[in-house]
Amino acid sequence: MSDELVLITTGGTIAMRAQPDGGGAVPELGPDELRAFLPADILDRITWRVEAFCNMPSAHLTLDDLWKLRHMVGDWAGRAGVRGVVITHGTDTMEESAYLLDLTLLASCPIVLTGAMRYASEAGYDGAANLLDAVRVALCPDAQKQGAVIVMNGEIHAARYASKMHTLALDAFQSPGWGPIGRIEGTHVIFSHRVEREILPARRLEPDVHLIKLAAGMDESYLQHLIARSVRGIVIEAMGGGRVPPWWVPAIREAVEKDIAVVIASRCAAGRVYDTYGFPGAYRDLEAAGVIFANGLNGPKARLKLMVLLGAR
Ligand code: DAS
Repeated sequence: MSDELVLITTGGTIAMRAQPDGGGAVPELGPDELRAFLPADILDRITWRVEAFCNMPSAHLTLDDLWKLRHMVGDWAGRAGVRGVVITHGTDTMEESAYLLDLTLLASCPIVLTGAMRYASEAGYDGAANLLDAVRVALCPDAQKQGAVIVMNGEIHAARYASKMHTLALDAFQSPGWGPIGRIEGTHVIFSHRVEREILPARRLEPDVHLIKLAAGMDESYLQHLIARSVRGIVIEAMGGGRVPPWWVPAIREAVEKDIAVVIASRCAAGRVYDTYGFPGAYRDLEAAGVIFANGLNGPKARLKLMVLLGAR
C-alpha cells in the first residue's frame, strides 16, 4: 500500500510566476503544478490527497482564513491512513500559521509548512527543493508528534521558535536562540531535538488583540487609544528582557485594571522576558502591574496565543 499524504496549497512565492508584461510575480501555481516539481519515484509512492485552499500572498490572509486552514489541516491530520500533511504557504506569515496549527492541533501526524524565497520562474527557484524536503519530512516517522514544523533551505524548524529573519535570503528562516531541530541531508531526514509542545483548546480566535512594538522615546498614545477602545488584548514588544519607558507604566496599569489582557514580549529576536532590575518600567514593575509575560514567544506569536486564550473564554 502506498503512503497517503495531504498537500494543501495556499499560494505565496512558491506558487508565483512573473507576469509576461513585467508586472511582477503573482501566485498562479496550484497543487498539480507544484507536485510536478517532485521526482517520479516520490510522486508514485504516494497516494495524494490534494486541497487548493487559496492562492494568495500570505500578507493577504485574514484571521478567518487562518482559522479555516486550521480546520482543514486538523480534519485531514486526524484521518486514519494519513501519513502527513504538507502545506505550501507564503513565507511572510508562515510562522504565524505554523504556530497556530502547532498550538491548537493535537494531531500526531507530521504537519509541515514550506514555501520559497524565489518565485517559480526566477533563476535558482528554491520551491522545488523545499517541497521535496517537506514531503520527505512528512513521511518520516521521527517527525511524528513533533507538532507543526517549517521546512526551508534544508532545515527543520519548530513552529514555536521559527521566524522569518531575512527579507530575501534563502536561509530566511531561523529559530533564534534555539537553532533548527533537524536537517534534510539528501534523502535522509535527521532530527537532532524533540520538541516539547504546548497544546491549547481552541474555539475561535479573538480578533480584538493588538501588537505594539516599542522604540526609544516613543509616547504611549497608541496604547491610550487602545485602552479608550476597550480592546480585549494588547501585546507589547518591550525592550530587552521586558522593559518599557516609565511613562508607559500608568497606562499599562490602567489597561490591566480595565480587564484588558496585557502581554509583554521582547523586541529582541531571542530570549525570554526576564530581568532583575529595580527601576521603573523594568520586569518587576511590570509584574506588579499585572501583565502576562510571553515566555520566549515573539510578538506576533504571543498575539496569536492570546487570541486563542481569549477566544476560549
Ligand atoms: N510572497 C510573500 C508571501 O506570500 C513572500 C513569500 O512567499 O516568500 O508571504
